[in-house]
Amino acid sequence: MGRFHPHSDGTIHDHDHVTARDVGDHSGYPETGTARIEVLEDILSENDRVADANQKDFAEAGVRVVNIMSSPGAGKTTLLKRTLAALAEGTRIGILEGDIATSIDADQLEGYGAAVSLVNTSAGFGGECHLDAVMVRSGLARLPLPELDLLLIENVGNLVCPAEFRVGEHAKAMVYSVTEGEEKPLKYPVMFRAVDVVVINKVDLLPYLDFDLDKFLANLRAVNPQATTIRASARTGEGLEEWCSWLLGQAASNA
Ligand SMILES: Nc1nc2c(ncn2[C@@H]2O[C@H](COP(=O)(O)OP(=O)(O)OP(=O)(O)O)[C@@H](O)[C@H]2O)c(=O)[nH]1
Ligand SMILES: [Mg+2]
Repeated sequence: MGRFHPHSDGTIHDHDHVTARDVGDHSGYPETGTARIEVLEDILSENDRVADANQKDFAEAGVRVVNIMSSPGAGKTTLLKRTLAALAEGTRIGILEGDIATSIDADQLEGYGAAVSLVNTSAGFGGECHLDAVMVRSGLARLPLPELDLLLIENVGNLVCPAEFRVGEHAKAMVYSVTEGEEKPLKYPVMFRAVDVVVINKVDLLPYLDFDLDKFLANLRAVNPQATTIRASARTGEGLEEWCSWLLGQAASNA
């Protein structure tokens, strides 16, 4: 039996789910609920307006854009370094690097022949835990968009917020580390539902972990049956070819 709880409209009911048991008591929101929703809607519609402007600029420049998201440390930058080493000679790639602070990741991505633009959210954007369309737009000013085939955005490491903000991208990718466990698609469904591809990274560590890949895939399928999955190790290079082909497919869909 789930827990009974009251809602702001006065109804009281219970939920009795195994995987999604609602244990929240929402009764503290009756006064502020509507205002909260309106503020959120305003923020998101302003974001969408700028995301549309970004997308228009991408279309005019003929560049395809992939927004890469993950928890902190899942391996985005390591994968991007390998990606640039493999592709930057034949494909004109730009990087928009998003971090709360520091140029640590942006610095690592220099020297591969790709244009790199750093956006620190602590520099004028309140230290946000994600990139939104306005932040991306500020970083675009430092990139030669018409000279690019592919723009790869490394979003701020966070498993929730980045998925909530469109930035004008054509596809969303996720790097998932096998050290994060099998259950995360169920616990953080917004991100897993939003993405077109999941790179299952750090598979070189599988012999040392209890990670059950089949269970993870079943959990992922439960929230996103369509996502492409790529088994990879940014350390050994496993899966790199498949990932690069997926990216080149994105760039080609521009033609
Ligand atoms: N064993 C192993 N380690 C990896 C792999 N990929 C990345 N790492 C390590 O994981 C750590 C974090 O990798 P990053 O590439 O910095 O991860 P990130 O997602 O860019 O991190 P943030 O930008 O901070 O969110 C580093 O120590 C990497 O060397 C992998 O495939 N296998
Ligand atoms: Mg990084």
